[in-house]
Amino acid sequence: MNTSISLPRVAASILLLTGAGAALAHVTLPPGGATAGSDYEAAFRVGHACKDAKSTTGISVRLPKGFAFTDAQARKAWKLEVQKPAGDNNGEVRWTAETAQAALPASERAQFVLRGKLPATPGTLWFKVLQTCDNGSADWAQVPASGTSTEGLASPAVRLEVLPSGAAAVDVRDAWIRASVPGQSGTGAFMKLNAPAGARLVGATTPAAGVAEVHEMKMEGDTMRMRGVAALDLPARQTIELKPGGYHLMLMDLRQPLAKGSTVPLTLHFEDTKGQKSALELKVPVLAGAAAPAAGAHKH
Ligand SMILES: [Cu+2]
Repeated sequence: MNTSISLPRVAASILLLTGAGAALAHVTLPPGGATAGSDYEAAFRVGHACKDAKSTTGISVRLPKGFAFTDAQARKAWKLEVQKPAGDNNGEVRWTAETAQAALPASERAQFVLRGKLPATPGTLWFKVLQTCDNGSADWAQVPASGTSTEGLASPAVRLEVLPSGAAAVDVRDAWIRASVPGQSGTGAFMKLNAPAGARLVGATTPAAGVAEVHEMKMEGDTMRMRGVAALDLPARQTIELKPGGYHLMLMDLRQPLAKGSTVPLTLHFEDTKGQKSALELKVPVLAGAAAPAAGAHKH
């Protein structure tokens, strides 16, 4: 439990919207954001070619102000060019397919990776990306006039949320807590977690329960049992699912029954790869479900 640390609080709803917006865009960075002042590996995901095109032949990323470029990953049979910052231009990284065969087919996904240091000040960075195709091009360069939502923009620039240290750079999707009945002392919380730079889930706190722990389910002989684990590893850019029958957050010593349709505040506690602590506040819906996960086999 990390009850004694005090951390900046970031509204989870904002982070969740980041994810939703990114999913609709066509060139994206992994959702979840990144920590201010950190070394960041930007993996631009290109999911399809330009409209009416068969393949992508070039990707050109205009680096935003405040992003200090260090290097970019070469691609086989693609030319890599880096333009240094000059005046208003903060530099540009360009990958160009050397042959038609090397071009990225419309049906395939690929990542174009560059690295750099993020600004020390939290905020939103917009990477403008020109996608060139065998037929035409698409300039992912629209930035909303105000706010950070790219909703309604036809070709939004790629957004990266730079978070204050202490705010977890972790994307949380589909979180839910299983409803409990009167007299039931514990229940489970489930969700999908993705940490773009890698992290460990080291605990959780909620006003709804006296204790919240990360649990795993394991076969012991022929009995499925669950037990607390000190931390759950979230490898960089991998979605780790907490689900019934697998890893989950166990809420114990419930203060009152958790009714279907209600919402429970839940704070997740993380450590990054350097041991830096961070937290993420969620409002998690309570949903109906079968009985709490293998309650009979539960040892505390
Ligand atoms: Cu459990």
